[in-house]
Amino acid sequence: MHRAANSNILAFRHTPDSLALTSVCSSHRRPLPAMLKALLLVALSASCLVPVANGSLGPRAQLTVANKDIAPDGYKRSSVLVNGQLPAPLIRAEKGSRYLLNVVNNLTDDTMSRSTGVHWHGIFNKGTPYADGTPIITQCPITPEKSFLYDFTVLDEAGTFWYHSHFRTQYCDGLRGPLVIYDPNDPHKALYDVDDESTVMTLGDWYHKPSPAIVKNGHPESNSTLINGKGRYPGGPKVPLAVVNVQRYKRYRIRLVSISCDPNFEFEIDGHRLTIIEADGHSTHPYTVDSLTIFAAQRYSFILNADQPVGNYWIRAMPNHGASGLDKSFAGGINSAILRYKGAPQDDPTSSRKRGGEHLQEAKLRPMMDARAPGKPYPGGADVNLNLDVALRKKDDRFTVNGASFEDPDVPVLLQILSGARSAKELLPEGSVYPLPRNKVVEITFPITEDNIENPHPFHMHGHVFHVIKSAGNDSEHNYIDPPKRDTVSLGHAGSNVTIRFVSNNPGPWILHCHINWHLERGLAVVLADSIDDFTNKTKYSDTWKELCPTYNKLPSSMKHP
Ligand SMILES: *[C@@H]1O[C@H](CO)[C@@H](O)[C@H](O)[C@H]1NC(C)=O
Ligand SMILES: *[C@@H]1O[C@H](CO)[C@@H](O)[C@H](O)[C@H]1NC(C)=O
Ligand SMILES: *[C@@H]1O[C@H](CO)[C@@H](O)[C@H](O)[C@H]1NC(C)=O
Ligand SMILES: *[C@@H]1O[C@H](CO)[C@@H](O)[C@H](O)[C@H]1NC(C)=O
Ligand SMILES: *[C@@H]1O[C@H](CO)[C@@H](O)[C@H](O)[C@H]1NC(C)=O
Ligand SMILES: [Cu+2]
Repeated sequence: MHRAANSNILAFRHTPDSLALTSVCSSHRRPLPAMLKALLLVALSASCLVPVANGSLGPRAQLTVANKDIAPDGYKRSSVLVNGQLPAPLIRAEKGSRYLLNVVNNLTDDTMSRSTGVHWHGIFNKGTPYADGTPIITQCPITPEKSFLYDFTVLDEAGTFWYHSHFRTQYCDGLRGPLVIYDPNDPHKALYDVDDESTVMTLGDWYHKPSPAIVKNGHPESNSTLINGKGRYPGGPKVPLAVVNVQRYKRYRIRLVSISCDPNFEFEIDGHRLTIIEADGHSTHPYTVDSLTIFAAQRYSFILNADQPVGNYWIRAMPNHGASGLDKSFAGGINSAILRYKGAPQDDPTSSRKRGGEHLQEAKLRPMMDARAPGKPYPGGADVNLNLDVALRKKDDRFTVNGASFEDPDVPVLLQILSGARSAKELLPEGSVYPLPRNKVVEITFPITEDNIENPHPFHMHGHVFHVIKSAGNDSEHNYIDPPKRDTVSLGHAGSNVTIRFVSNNPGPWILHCHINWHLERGLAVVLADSIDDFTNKTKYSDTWKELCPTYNKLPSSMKHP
């Protein structure tokens, strides 16, 4: 990875035996001597870190979280950014890397959360549950002027991931960005020519008000759709849209990442088909579609073959709901970005939307590796079979799962377990923690019995991949042979009865929650306490991890969350 000499970008390449520093700050462009490795974190001092738009980071980096006034869609507001960027900088690493991500809390704006915690979405953190970044499950929040070093190693995973604040609704205010783990032995390598920073595409919703204000006063509707951090709102100014540049006859691996707080997007590119090869970090057999629906927090890699006449083409991402008619059209360039062939004029596309064609059906995603679902090939054929009944409680407009609405406990669940709590009765919040025995096949069914405007809920499980043995939709059949593997699944509408399976092989408390951040805030979560019986204290908890709670508990409540 090479950078301009004066770019203030940290980009480390990690190889099994050595850490080579290919570019850091302005003047040093030589390999890092072994002796200096220990000084790495010192090297990540503030002087290095003047933010640079669209810079990417290596797996060893400082993420400074600070407030900034920005206008990505032409409307200025305060936001919560990593290193001054929206979306947060791409973190890129090779398979097998160790990550040392130092999150520095420099937040000052009291209209939004001033504490934080950063979750690495889709990364299992096997053996390092304290690095999952989930207040108040695996840690206490990082308080203003403090930092926390996330130190974890990802051995087996590769593909497209992302990272975001997991504190309250903070990621809606901007703390969200892509994370890609490149696999030198990618089974699909022969299918594409280009796979770099330019082929990562983020889709997100954007709001004109700070999240704490809009979540308190009802049901937030997004003002604009941002593609790679750029977009327009209905009636707003014609600010520049994101442009994806391609060269005719080259094949691109586009890594589509939903960093959405709420809406799902119907995604398509005029004149081009999309050959899907990855879902949520799992390679799939190639599956060609014309359009797809991507739910909050999901990812797809698809091959884009630039085989059409040189020109400009609309990239379209229609949200399922939004403010002021955002969900109704593409007028004036809303919900859009531009695919531009080399040699095409710098004009807006005039292409039109194709209709019909093949729309992605989740059940048709067939994993390349370890495809068979664990357990026996019939409903309820797991060691542990759970039903999680999602409902909306009318009296206070909160969500419940099997009758319990999730509220943050006073003490992180991980700390409760370390202190010896083991049973559902002992573990808090009451009714929301499900202890699981070690190394068992677990089946979870989510019956959706009533349809309402807040469906469908995309559910995400931390710490595990799961097999979707029954996808959403009334006509979807059970599949035990080669069902989709992913980490975030839509529960669909009434009658769907989505069913997943996984193995409890990652000791720790893992949240399973709706990834519509507004719904999580209204209690739509449970915690799976994996391998609870033999949870041991073998793992080393750093002193900074242990300090998080005492420091957080001393904060005045206004500095915790508005
Ligand atoms: C944190 O904020 C202060 C001012 O609020 C600023 O001087 C300092 O440079 C910031 N630190 C970083 C690492 O950005
Ligand atoms: C932004 O969205 C809110 C609803 O969330 C709406 O009340 C407001 O009018 C929108 N602003 C614009 C400029 O459309
Ligand atoms: C949903 O799945 C569960 C478990 O497989 C089963 O017991 C139940 O009958 C199913 N419900 C419907 C409506 O299909
Ligand atoms: C685990 O370690 C903590 C101290 O870090 C201690 O308080 C606790 O009792 C230990 N728990 C068990 C089950 O050994
Ligand atoms: C699925 O079935 C339920 C009743 O079991 C019905 O209410 C719902 O409309 C059906 N959904 C679709 C998409 O057909
Ligand atoms: Cu939801």
